[in-house]
Amino acid sequence: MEKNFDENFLWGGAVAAHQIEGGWDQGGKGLSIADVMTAGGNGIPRKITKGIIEGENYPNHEAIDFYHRYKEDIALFKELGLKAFRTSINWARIFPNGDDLEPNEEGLVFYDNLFDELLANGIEPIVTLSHFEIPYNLYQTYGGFKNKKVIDFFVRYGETVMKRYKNKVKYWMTFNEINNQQDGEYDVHLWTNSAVLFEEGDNQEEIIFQSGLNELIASAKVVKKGHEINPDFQIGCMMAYVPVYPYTSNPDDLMAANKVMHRRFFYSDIHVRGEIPAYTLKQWERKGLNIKYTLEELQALREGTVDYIGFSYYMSNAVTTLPDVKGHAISDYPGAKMVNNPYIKSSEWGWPIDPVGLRYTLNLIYERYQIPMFIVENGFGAYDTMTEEGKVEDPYRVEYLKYHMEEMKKAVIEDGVELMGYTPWGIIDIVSFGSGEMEKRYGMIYVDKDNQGKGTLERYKKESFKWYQNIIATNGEEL
Ligand code: P53
Repeated sequence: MEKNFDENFLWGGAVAAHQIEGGWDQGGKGLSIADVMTAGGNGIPRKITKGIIEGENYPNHEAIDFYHRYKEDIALFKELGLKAFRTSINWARIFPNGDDLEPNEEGLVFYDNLFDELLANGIEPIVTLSHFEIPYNLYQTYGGFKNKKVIDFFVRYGETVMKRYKNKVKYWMTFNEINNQQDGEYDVHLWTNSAVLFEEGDNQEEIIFQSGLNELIASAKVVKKGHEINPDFQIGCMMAYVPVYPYTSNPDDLMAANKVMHRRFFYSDIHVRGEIPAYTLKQWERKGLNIKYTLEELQALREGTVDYIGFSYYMSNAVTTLPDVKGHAISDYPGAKMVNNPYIKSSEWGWPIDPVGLRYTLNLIYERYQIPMFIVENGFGAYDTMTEEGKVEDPYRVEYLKYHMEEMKKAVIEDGVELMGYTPWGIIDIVSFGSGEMEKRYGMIYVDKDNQGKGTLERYKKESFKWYQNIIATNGEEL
């Protein structure tokens, strides 16, 4: 029996362009949707401004200046032993307005240099095409992905970069966490995935489904073209799999959990199987949602199914229909509400910590689809303190990662799921997506910068760096 991970297992680290690069107005880059998001805080939402407003704090404008420091950072990744590095291409660097007819050569050159540097250091680039970096103009002029024209702009962008980097990048993903816009409590997710803001009188559910379906069509078209450009490409989707558990063994709780999971499965069912699932068609019919698609688009969905499922895993949730438990009401099932799971603790940002949920998710997904998976995000956002000697002790991060990796290992060794690799989130400290803070840190490399944007931007290895270095060197044996 296999006792360890396959020798080709991709141990890595993950980030996204807008959270790491900075250089927001350099190299011919256009404004992206992340560039108009202000800094929020722990529990304080970020604002989306109309264009850039003087005096506001936009943390992604500089981020950690990876745009200028990537060589130095890649040297650290090499020292850490990374076999893979997941980042995104900032769409607005390549097509500054989104609807340009020709790409911006300076933007293309930046990623040529970045991928060359990774490959020269023996690190495989894993590339997301759209990680919350949609050109702002596609919102301003077209209203974002609710407009079918944006499908063609995405296809032009995808085809351009896949052709350009066909000998440098093998692993791709289309849309980051495509499903999180379905978790309607946060408008920001619709903004970042689709560049859509609601207007008065909008049927919000209809818009969420229409934008999502348009992205799925755009994704499928790019998957098909990608396979033509280079048949060796591995092109995946990217899902946020937050599993939802029944709070009790009451059958209604189980059914409610099943219904909430459809919010996620709608996306991966189409990505993997190429068909709109029956439960969704019924939902559209029941609610009178007018979702537009053509026969040609349905055919495109079938022809562009993905090779693997990339996903993020941070937490689990619970749902109940019991009247006497406090929670937050949702419409997925009669009487359903999301509630705290009494068996698990949460982080300082209120994110439930559930390592076993990762093993459960790997099994759930593999049983549903039987295609390879790739954990492309997992990690622990926490406040760190640096001592005067420049040391950061972060046993809480090691603990979180260790417990999750142990469960991942059980899923691979004991349960036999097919897993391509593991790239923990924010391998180096970056701007938090949700809060816009620098001080919600995930990294094993500390970056000297605070929430106000002050600091030297210097990099320091944390204690977790040494720990992960050993995990990679032993291929997970010393977990
Ligand atoms: P931050 C919610 C739930 C799961 C994943 O998030 C999420 C979110 C968004 O808040 O997003 C992913 O930085 C996303 C990354 C993001 C990371 O999780 O809010 O793909 O861009 O940084 C962590 O702590």
